[in-house]
Amino acid sequence: MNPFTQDGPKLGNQFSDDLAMQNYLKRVLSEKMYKEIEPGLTHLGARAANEILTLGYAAEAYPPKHIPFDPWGKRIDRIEVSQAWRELERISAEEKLIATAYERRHGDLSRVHQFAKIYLYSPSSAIATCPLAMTDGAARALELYGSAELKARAFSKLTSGNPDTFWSSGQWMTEKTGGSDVSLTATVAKKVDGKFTLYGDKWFTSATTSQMAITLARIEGAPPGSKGLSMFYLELRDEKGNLNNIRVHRLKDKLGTRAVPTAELTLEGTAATLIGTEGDGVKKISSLFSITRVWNSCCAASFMRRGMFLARDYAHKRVAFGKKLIDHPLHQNTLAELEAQSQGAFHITFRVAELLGKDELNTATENDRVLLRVLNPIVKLYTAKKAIAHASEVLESFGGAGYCEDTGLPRLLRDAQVLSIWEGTTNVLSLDMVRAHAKERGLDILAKEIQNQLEKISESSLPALGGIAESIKSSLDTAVAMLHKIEKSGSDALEQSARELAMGFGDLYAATLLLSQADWELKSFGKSLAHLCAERLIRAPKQPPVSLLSDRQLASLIQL
Ligand code: MFK
Repeated sequence: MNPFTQDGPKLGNQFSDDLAMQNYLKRVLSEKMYKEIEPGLTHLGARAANEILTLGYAAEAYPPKHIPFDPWGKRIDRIEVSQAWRELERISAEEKLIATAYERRHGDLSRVHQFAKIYLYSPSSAIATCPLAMTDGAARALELYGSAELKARAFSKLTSGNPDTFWSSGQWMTEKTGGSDVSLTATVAKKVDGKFTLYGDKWFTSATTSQMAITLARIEGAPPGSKGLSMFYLELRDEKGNLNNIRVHRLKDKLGTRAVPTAELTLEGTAATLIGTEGDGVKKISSLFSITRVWNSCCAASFMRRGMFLARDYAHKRVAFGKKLIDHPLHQNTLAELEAQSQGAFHITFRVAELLGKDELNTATENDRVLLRVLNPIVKLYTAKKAIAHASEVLESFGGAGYCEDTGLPRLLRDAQVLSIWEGTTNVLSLDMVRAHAKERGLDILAKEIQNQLEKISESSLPALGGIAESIKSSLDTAVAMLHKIEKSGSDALEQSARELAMGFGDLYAATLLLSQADWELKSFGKSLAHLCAERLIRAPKQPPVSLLSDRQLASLIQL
C-alpha cells in the first residue's frame, strides 16, 4: 500500500490569524476600545479553534433525540441533547454572546463587539448560534415591549452572562400553512379570566429545549390575516419540569444543522402572556426577526471565513502536478475570489451591526435608520446566497476529501444551505427590501450612502483606488437608472427584479465598504489588499428583467 497520507487542514487562532477582521476593528473602534476588547477576542479565537470546535463535532455526532414516553408508557416528550450541546450553550453565556449587546459597555459600538464574538464562535459551534439568535431577538422584543414583570423574569435571564442563570428562547412563527406567509397562522389564543392559553400546531420550532419562546396566535374573535395576530410569551416547562401543555410530535430530519433540536409540536392549552397590544403581533415580532437576520448574516460571513482559512491552509500542504496548490496560478485565483467574497460579506454585515448599535442607542440619524431598514433584508439574503456558493467552492478545493463526511467539510455546505431559508427566504427578503424602498425610498438612501462613501476616499489614496471607485460609481449609476426605469414599469416589474437588485446593491455596497477600508489602511499603514477584494466584487449588476413577462411567457420559459 502506498504509504503516502495527506495532512488535513489545521486551524490557528481565529482572531489572531484574521488580519481583515483586526484591521476593520482598528478602523471603526477607538484605540482604547480595541485594546480593551482584543484580549477577549484573542481568547475566544483560540477557543474557537480548539475547545469549541471539538464540542461542535461532538454535538453533531450525538444529535438530539425525542423520547416520547417513559419506560412505563407515560407521555413525557423529553428532548435529549448531548453534553457537548449543553456545554456550547454554557460557553456562549460565559463569553457573553448575548449579554455584550445589552450591557452596552461600549455604547453604540457594543453590537460590533458582540458580532465580533459571534463571528468567532459561530463556525465551530454546530449552529448553537440558532437558539442564540432567537434569544437575542427575544431579548430585544422584551426590552422594547415587555412588561416590567416579564423584564424582571425573562429579560434578565436571556441577557445573563452567568451560565447557571442563562436562558435561551425559541421563536415559534412557522406553521404548516407557511413559514413565509405568517398571515395564515392558525394558532388560537383563548382568554379566560384575563389569562391566555394557546391551541395550535407549530411546524418548525428550533431549540425546543429552550426555557421560553415567543410566538404568534390569533385571539378568539380577531380578524383573519396578519392584522389579527398577537405576540405571546410562553415558558416551556413549569417549576417541576412538566411541559406547559405542549405535545412534541417528532424532531425534524434536516439536511444540516443536525445538532439543533427542531421539533413539530402542538400547543394544547399552553399558558402564555400577551406582549404588546392585541393585533400588532407581526409588527412586534419584526423586532425579533430583525435581530435574527443580522445573526444570520454574521453566521454566513463567519462560515465563509472558516472555509477560506481551511482552503488556504490546505493549499499550502497539498501537492498536485509537481507543486503545492497555492503555487498554481488558477488555484491562486480561486482562493482570491473566495477571499474577496468572504471579506465583502464581512464588511457588509458589520456595517449593519454598526447601524443596529446606533439605532438601539438612539444615536442613529434618520438616514441611518432608513439605511438599516433597507440593508437588513439585503445583507441577510446577500450573505446567505454568497455563503452557499462559497461553501461549494471550498469543498471543491479539497477534491474528493471535500465530499467525505469524516473530513468535517461537507458540514460547511449542509449548514450553509439553511441560511437562505430560515429567517426569510431570498425572495421574501427581496420583497421586504422592496417594501422598505416603497415606504421610505430605502434604495435611494443606500445609493446616496455609497456615493458619499466614494466621495470621502482621500486624495492620497486615489492613485491606487480611483479606478475602482470610478467603476463602482458607474455601476451604481446604472443600477439606480435601472431601478427608476423598473419602478416606472409598475410594482410587478419591481417584484420580478427585486432579487437581482438586492444582490447588485449588495455587491456595490460591499465593494464600497472594502474601498473605504483600503483607504484607511493605506493612510494608516501605507499598504492594503482590501481594494483588490473590492475590485473583484464589482461588476455591473446583472440586468434584471425590465420588460414584464406575461403569465404565458413565464410558464413557457419555465417549461423550457
Ligand atoms: C435549525 C432549524 C432548521 C430548520 C430549517 C429551517 C426551516 C424554516 C423555518 C422557518 O420557517 S423560519 C421562519 C421564516 N419566516 C420568516 O422569517 C417570516 C418571513 N415573512 C416575512 O418576513 C413577511 O414579510 C412578513 C411576515 C413580515 C409579512 O407579513 P405582513 O403581515 O404581510 O407584514 P406587513 O403588513 O408588511 O407588515 C406588518 C407590520 O410589520 C408593518 O408595520 P406597520 O403596521 O406599522 O406598517 C411593517 O412595517 C412591519 N414589518 C414587517 N416586516 C418588517 C417590519 N418592520 C421592520 N422590519 C421588517 N422586516
